Amino acid sequence: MSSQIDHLLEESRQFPPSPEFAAQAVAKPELYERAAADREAFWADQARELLHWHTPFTETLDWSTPPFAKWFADGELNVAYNCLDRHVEAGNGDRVALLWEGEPGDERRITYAELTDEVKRLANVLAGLGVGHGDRVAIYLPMIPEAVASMLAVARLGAIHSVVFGGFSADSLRSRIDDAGAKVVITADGGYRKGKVSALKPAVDQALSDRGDGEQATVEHVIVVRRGENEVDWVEGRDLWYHDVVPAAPAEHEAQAFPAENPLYILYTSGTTGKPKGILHTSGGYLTQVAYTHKNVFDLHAESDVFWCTADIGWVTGHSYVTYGPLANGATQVLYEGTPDAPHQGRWWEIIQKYGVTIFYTAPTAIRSFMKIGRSIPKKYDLSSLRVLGSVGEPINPEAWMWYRDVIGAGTTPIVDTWWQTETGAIMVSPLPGVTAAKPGSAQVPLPGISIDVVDEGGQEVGNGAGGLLVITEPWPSMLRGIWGDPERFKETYWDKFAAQGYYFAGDGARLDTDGDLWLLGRVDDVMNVSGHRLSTAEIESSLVAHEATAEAAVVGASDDTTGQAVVAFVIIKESYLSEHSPEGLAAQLRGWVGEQIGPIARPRDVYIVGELPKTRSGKIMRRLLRDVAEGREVGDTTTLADTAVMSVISAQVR
Ligand code: 6R9
Repeated sequence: MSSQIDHLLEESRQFPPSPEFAAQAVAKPELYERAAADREAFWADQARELLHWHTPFTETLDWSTPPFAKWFADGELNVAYNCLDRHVEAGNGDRVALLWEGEPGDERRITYAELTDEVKRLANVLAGLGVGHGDRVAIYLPMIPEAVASMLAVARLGAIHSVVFGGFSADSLRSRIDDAGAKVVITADGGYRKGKVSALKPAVDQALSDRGDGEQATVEHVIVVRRGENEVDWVEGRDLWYHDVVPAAPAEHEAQAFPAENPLYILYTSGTTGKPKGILHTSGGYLTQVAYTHKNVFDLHAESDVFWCTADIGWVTGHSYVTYGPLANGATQVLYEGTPDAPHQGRWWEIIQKYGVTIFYTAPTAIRSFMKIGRSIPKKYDLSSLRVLGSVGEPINPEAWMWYRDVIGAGTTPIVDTWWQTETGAIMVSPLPGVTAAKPGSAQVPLPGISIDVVDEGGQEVGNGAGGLLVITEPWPSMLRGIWGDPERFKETYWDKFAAQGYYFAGDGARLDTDGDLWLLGRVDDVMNVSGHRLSTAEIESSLVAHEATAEAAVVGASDDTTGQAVVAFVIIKESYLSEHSPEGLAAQLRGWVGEQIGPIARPRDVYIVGELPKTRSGKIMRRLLRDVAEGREVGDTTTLADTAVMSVISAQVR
């Protein structure tokens, strides 16, 4: 059996950029040429152009001890200074940095000067609590301006933050606090979610108290932002109100320069097995690549654009494209606290209309859930300010891509489908708006400066028209520098598989079409093997979503006596179809549809019509749990699900 992934679905639609867009675009085709001529010099230029260096670097890349890279190693900078003070010093202190909207509709506009002031005071508070260079601070906050300020205050001190999703349990929080050995936790009493206050402080209290005998938490202080106005327990001497200490702290704080390789943050990402991995990112290379990608991929014109990335700061997308990229580039951005459907289903479109959002970056899962409700809701709002749309987190099915462009983007906006990972730190594969002719469903091409390939199990290029494993063949500035406290696991997970070639193994299946454009096929762990054919989850899901009745779909391989594995599909039907068709009829139709669209081999053995799919907080479908259901097992660990109740609902619907 070959290790290649069989290719099934064809896509021929193409959307070249309009001449008007191309004429004003930040990215020009020459970018590819410059990067190809001398990759390292290209990155050195980006680092110098986009950032302020307290001490200029003289060496670009040190790759003498792979897989441990050093970028710009003898240079020094301060990450927070780059995101704040320098914009104020350049005369842009009055520019709005954050257009914040709370879920209940309260709002705050915060300029660069104000945010700089807040971060300086908070840095003084943290320093007063003993936080210094290299110390770890855990951040467990809702999407409020203090979340962004906290990350920057920690960075300003040369300390390391570890942001934990506000929706994670006390247990998950505890394991992350303990693994990093955090000294301080910054949290809130609570935050708004789906119309009510969801408490945060109790989880922190529990995470810090609930431990075995003699074991001491490393945390000395907890800083609490008042947001939910809910009652909280208080530990005298340990807990401090943010609003007591921050305004009272000195307003002056000089940003000290730190080496480019100074650690900036740890962000935990769940592995398929075992405990979460603390992905470590450092300063100079990371900030270079997030600033470069934010500017070129989103066509950022900082003076006039209003950027909105809907990601939570607990996800890497919130780190790179809420906090660091936009602020390094001096952009104005929207920050929204709540869910897309509270208090009503048009909430996001209302925000776009209200603030005149020009660049919008979200996940396919959100787009598909809007497709499920129908276009009548977005049609009620004026979305004409939008000029670039982005997608991240999962493959975007061609039909969802078309819907996004037609309904949200007035049939004209470029869409950038951006492939990257917590580990890569910043966008790696994406079209460039104004340059690339877009193809619905394809992430298309590595960015200038990035080297990507698709190879077979032996590390050989598969070439155009074939599928295999996605690898990164050259080091890149924002690459992870390791797994916190576990260099062996770092090597094993990402580098051992293609040690002979020195490639980074991303864990994703991918295919190059005959034009050389890249199609992401889903996680390699999710690839199905049906009668010796390796089938990707992404292609069969895209076929299901292309049927007019389907809003969302997830497929898994379940063991099967005859075929080894069989395709099992879980499908969410659009509201308008549900009332008029029986589930049995729809299931039969969809089986036939996939058989026709891509071939009998891909036809699902079972199609289950369900109301929800299990997703992580960043919207990724957890197929492992669906496989448990499809194979009749007890459902495994559900702690990282956004909604832990969803699996019992699905199990009941399947039975
Ligand atoms: C940024 C982020 C990484 C995994 C990645 C891949 C999937 C992300 C994608 C995509 C297809 C895209 N992924 N973007 N798949 N097309 N545009 O999502 O980081 O949470 O670490 O997830 O997400 O499978 O390997 P992270």
